[in-house]
Amino acid sequence: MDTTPKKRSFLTNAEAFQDVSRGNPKPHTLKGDDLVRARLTPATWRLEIVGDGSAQVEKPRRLEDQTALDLPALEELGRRHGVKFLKAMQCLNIAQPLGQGLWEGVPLREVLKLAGKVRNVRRVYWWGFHNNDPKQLFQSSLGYNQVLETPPWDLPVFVAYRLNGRPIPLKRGGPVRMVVPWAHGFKSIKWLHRITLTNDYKANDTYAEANNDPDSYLKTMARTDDVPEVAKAGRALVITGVAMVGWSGLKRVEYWLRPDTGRHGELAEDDPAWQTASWKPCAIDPPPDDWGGSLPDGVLPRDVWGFDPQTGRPRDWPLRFSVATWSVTLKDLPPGAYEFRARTVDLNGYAQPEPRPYPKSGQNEIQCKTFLVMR
Ligand SMILES: Nc1nc2c(c(=O)[nH]1)N[C@H]1C(S)=C(S)[C@@H](COP(=O)(O)O)O[C@H]1N2
Ligand SMILES: [Mo]
Repeated sequence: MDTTPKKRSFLTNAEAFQDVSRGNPKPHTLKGDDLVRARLTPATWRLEIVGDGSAQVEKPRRLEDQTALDLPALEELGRRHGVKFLKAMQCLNIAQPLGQGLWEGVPLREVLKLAGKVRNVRRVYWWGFHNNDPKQLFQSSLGYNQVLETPPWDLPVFVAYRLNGRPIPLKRGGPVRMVVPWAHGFKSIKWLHRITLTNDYKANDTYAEANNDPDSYLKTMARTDDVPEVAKAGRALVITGVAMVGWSGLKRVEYWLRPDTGRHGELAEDDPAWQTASWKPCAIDPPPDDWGGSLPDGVLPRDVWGFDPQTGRPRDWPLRFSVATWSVTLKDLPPGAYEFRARTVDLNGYAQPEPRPYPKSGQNEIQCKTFLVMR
């Protein structure tokens, strides 16, 4: 039996992301005229940019007077301001990242300029198509400052229209979706229809309703792939996984292997065994040698955000808000039962699940995998 796992592709096929969508019917199941009425075809898509009365907008972009933004106008903006960037989508309530894409979009701040002068703005709200049923609204928001200002080393918020070198498919929220690079998926609203400027200073996020923290940043954390239940003594066992590179970056991935204690891998948060655990380094895969083969056809590495234009290689590795892959090769394990755990250490030196173990701001518990080594 070959215990060397299959290599994962760097980008996830746009149709193969794990889907997290509400709505009845789910917007991506609409067809034909229903899709046209929902303004979810490239020709019918429109984006409204309005004030809610508490904030004033000089040139609102509205459906009723045909000033709403259409796709050619967004793509035209893209020719001047478009950015291609790598980012993994991750749900606050699902530990496994949903998929990694090469996205392309216009910074939201450039899109907002189309609405002219604004006054009394403290927050930006947005929502996607919701079957015209207020009960199905899925909305999100950010502070106005978070939309306009970005540290130069960071990605801004995007109104995105391409994924993996093609138009964003309906299933992934196309024709146009918001992408908030540093946040969990619930801010990256699919089937984007409306942006509202408001003087309200509070988050209105749908996701806040179920006790989730709407201001949470992506957490750095490791996930371990399935491990074979039985490994053969004398043969190397390769264990692999992914690590989400969150807001605080990723310094290393490490593992702890110990004899199985017979408790099905359960270990209480305050168990003293954590204090004496011996963590050893895992190997983080280096950037692909062949970016040409890892990026979509026609996309040059130097055109991707965070890549050095001279060398065509990423300036930092692993890239923040992306998924890093890691592995460890275990050799010469004596026969027996084992518990395997992997965790990340971020650029501040905090080991997972620190600095923020609270699960309703993003899942980052340490997994345990058990296996047997047999002669
Ligand atoms: N309009 C809309 N946008 C949405 C959602 C939704 O239900 N409706 N779900 C959000 C959540 S909770 C997540 S985690 C991501 C998932 O993105 P994906 O389905 O492309 O993987 O989409 C977000 N955007
Ligand atoms: Mo989510």
